[in-house]
Amino acid sequence: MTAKSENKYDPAAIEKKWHKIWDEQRLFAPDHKTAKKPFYNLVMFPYPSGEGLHVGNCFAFIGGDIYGRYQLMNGYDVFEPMGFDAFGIHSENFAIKKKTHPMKLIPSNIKNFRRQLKQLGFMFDWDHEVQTIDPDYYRWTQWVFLQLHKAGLAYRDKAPVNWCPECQTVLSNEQVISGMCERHPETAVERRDTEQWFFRITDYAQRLLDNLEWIDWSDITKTAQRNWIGRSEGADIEFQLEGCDKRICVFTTRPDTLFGATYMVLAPEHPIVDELTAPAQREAVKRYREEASRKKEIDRLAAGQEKTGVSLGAHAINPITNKPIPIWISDYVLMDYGTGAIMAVPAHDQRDFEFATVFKLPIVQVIDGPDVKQPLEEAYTGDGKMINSAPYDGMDCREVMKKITADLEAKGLARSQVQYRLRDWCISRQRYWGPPIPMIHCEKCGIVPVPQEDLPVRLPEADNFMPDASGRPPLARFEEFYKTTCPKCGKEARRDTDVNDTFLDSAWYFLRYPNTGNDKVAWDPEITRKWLPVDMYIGGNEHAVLHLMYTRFIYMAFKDMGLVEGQEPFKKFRAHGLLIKEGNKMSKSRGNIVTPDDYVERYGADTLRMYLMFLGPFQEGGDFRDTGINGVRRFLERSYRFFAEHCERSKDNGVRMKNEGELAKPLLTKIHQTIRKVTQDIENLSYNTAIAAMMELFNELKAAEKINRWTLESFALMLTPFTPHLAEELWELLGHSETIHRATWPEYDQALATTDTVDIAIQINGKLRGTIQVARDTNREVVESACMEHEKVKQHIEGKTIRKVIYIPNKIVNIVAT
Ligand code: ANZ
Ligand code: ZN
Ligand code: ZN
Repeated sequence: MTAKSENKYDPAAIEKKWHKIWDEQRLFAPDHKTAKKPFYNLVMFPYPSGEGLHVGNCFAFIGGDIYGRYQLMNGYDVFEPMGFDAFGIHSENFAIKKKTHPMKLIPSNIKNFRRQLKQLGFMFDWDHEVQTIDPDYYRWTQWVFLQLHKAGLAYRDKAPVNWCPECQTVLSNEQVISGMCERHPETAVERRDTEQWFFRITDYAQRLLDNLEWIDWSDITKTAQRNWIGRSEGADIEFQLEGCDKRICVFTTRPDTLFGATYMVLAPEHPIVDELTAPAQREAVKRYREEASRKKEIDRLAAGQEKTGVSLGAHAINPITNKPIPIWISDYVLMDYGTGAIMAVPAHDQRDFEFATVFKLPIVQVIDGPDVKQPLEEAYTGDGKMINSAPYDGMDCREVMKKITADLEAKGLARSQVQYRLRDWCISRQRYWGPPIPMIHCEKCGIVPVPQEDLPVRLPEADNFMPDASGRPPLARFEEFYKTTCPKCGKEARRDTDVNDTFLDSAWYFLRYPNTGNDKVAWDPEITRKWLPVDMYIGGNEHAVLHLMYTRFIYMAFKDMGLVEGQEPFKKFRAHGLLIKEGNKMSKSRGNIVTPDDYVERYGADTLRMYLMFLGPFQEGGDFRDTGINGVRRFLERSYRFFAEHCERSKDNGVRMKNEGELAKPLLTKIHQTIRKVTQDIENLSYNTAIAAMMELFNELKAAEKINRWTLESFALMLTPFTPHLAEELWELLGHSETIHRATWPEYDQALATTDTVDIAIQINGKLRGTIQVARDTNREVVESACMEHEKVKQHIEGKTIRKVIYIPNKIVNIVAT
């Protein structure tokens, strides 16, 4: 080969070459049993959509891969697995659209994804790939269901659930975003009363909340979880009914406002409504309840809605004033929160204020604040002193909250209460493409779990798998599937015909990765102890209250069953930002989804990898524009050429540096500074600034008169996580025969990374008047006298007396002169 052709950067050839070597050397396949320093580096696995991998996926995976490679070079045995979340409505809908059976279509999507991923050179351990649609995987998903059932955490209930008319299935609360279906933002969910399987995630509400105090997660994710769990502290207060010995319990966060409770409101669905309705009101109440049942939750809760309601013609006794107050029903009170009944305090709750205004109900102010207008124009929701509440008048309302609760508690009329917004996880789906729920319904024995040795309950290869509006699941059409015998009594019985929510498939996949291939157990305790919890998890924040909440719950449940160790599944979680395209969200409907293939072909994987990371801060996202990618490609080309030109291979096959010699002091400083910056930036996932620092360093290398081997080696090492193929090639040019991935991350010297000169700001009476450059740690007298010599300073102190000189070493001199 001639020197000329060697100097040309040819990513296609380079990348192919290194993929082969990495594979042969099994470089990224740690031994799960013997690894000494395990590091579990995880990125959220994708669902293999028909469009293929897009750059948004790549963005997330590259960010994870850089982190993993960095840990590898720091001596860890890094396990970075990849898999496919291939069950679920999304995949099924795609198959319906393509008029192809998902069992045929989805595996070919996976194949395409795997090919695309391999092109990009990720350090995924492909020996441990997981596919949720593989019977060897979903038999364990079904096993997970059985474990939860055994622990009393899975139950069947007939409750109003969310039904998406587009998806034609029920959804969990987490899949409903402000009343709309998560995958159909234009479709409001409906309420349906059907029997479904639920997981008791609410049993874990407090633990899910408490651990957020200490887990090392992105703040936005923690906040989203806190809000979703929605803890409210308050009291349950009992109201005696007038004319009978029954009571109604309300939940309130403001027991201090009890003197202002002038009426009561029940949810229209409240079970006591019929009993309380006066004959004259029956017709109106019946009509109102029917209307309410047709309304969507979103409309019921929307702010600014004209308040509606009907009086029942009955009364309850306010337990503190002992006065009767009227009982109403209204749809702004929901049945599935608190007790489904409220004490209405129109002076201090805005919804109650609006309602009382419409129906001319009394408004009694009981808390006075600094600038409350009289008469009230809206509810006063702030704190203040008690009024109209003897014997509590004049006291601070915060104090009274506790006091009223305690006083009523002594009479058996109240107790402190904590409420959560979180609801149990609805797990069944009336769709086809998922693992069948492993339960059998027997007329005699009731619900009987499928014995573990009979797993998996296979999904039948049925042609007519379309969902329908009836709510009857597709599997209910196949007698060969559902007809079975009861494991308990042996009589004819019926299988459950629902499949589980896809989020159950992904709620435990990270436990399977290190254990793939094990057909005896879902996971081996020893391997699991070694590799879990996951050290670093990177993924999208859109999963904050879906996947990330479910996995935490499932893991805690496993922990309580003695199946895993540790409190939490993911030691560290970081949410990546979103990639947009020329200012717009990438979406199918816009037709602006970018796939990596063309870019890999045109520029090479390394250029795409680095470009994506250079677009913006990893945790904030960036805008994909074709124009920017050329700059990165040129940087890589020039780096390659520089190495090819500077590393001269001699006859004896040794490598000699051109211009080798002692580095100039500023360059030496620059290199140490760059290593420090790139190291810290990678640890903080601040990849864009790390890249900028390397580009800056490269410019100085090019301008340098003398360079040495260590300098070039450090540069190549720093490039490795970002552009691993190119880095290998540079390493080879430097004469190494071992892969660069086995080399150690470069170290910087803190002292050498510090510059010798500092800029000192000179202020006069607090105003900046100039700067001077001096050697670091120059003593005070020298700095001061240098300042006094400064032209601007001379001008400004002319004719004044210097009162004081304040000196902050290496930073500021402030002269006070009058
Ligand atoms: C009296 C009161 C006075 C209230 C006041 C608030 C302010 P969070 O914070 O969301 O937990 N509430 C209770 N159950 C309800 C239900 N099922 N549907 C609709 N509203 C309900 O809200 C708790 C407050 O929301 C409770 O405190 C109750 O109104 C209302 F100055 O009671 B409050
Ligand atoms: Zn939907
Ligand atoms: Zn039976």
